[in-house]
Amino acid sequence: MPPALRSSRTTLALTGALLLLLVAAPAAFGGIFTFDEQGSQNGKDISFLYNITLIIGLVIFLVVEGAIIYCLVKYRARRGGPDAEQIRGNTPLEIGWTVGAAVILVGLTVLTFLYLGDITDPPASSANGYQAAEGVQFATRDQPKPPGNGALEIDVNGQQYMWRFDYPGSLKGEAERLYSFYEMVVPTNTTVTLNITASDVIHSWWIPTLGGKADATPGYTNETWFKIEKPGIYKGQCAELCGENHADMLARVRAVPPDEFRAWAAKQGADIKAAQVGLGLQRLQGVGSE
Ligand SMILES: [Cu+2]
Repeated sequence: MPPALRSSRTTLALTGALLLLLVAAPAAFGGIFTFDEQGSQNGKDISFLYNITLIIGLVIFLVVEGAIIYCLVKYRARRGGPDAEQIRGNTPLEIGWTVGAAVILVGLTVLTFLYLGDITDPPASSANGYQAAEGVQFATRDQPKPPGNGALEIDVNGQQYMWRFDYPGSLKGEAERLYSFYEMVVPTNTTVTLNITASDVIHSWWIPTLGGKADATPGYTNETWFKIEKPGIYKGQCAELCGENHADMLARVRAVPPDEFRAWAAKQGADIKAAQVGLGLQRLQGVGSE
């Protein structure tokens, strides 16, 4: 092949690869610089704090880099030009940017503390949410109990390589025993508190549009919460390298209206019961035939 043709083919291939990358990029990046749209108030608060810090950082970056580039160009050495002036320090400027940085830091700290309570403390469920059974026991350590009844408590257990969700005793008679794998079904407008742990190695619970990450550590329970208004599917992924199939450890939260949740819980509970009864019968038959 003549070299000219070969190089034009290479150019074509590279251009094609670049275009493909550009097409695929948005899906991989989500919100490139900011968070994806958040589905729970704690996520919205975290996203707000992040954006404020991002904007301040961006302004400072542009001012500093702009000043550097401006000075590099304007005061560059010219042949036959004057010798550069030798300057050692500038006290007012140095005090200025030290105090300025401290003011920004204190401002960000105060703002963060103002929002911290709303991020860590679960709110009450809305009146149109699912009303869970009263007298639910919360294994609280740092996280206060949500005000009023009606919050739904779910135990999240990470294991290589899936998530198990148990709904311990907070259901109102829909099911005796309820659990699911991979997909957590929750009612909308309802505060859902999560007790997160793991049974083998360290995992990390993370649904990016439902607030921050929470480590899932064997022998320790981490708590977080969310409250979803919009029905829909919120996808996530284990965020702690936990073994060779870590990438397959997906999770999703499906938020449905409370009525639909009740129906799901009843069906899932009945399926679990039927499976247990079936298993019991199999065992009995096994014993009989021995
Ligand atoms: Cu994992």
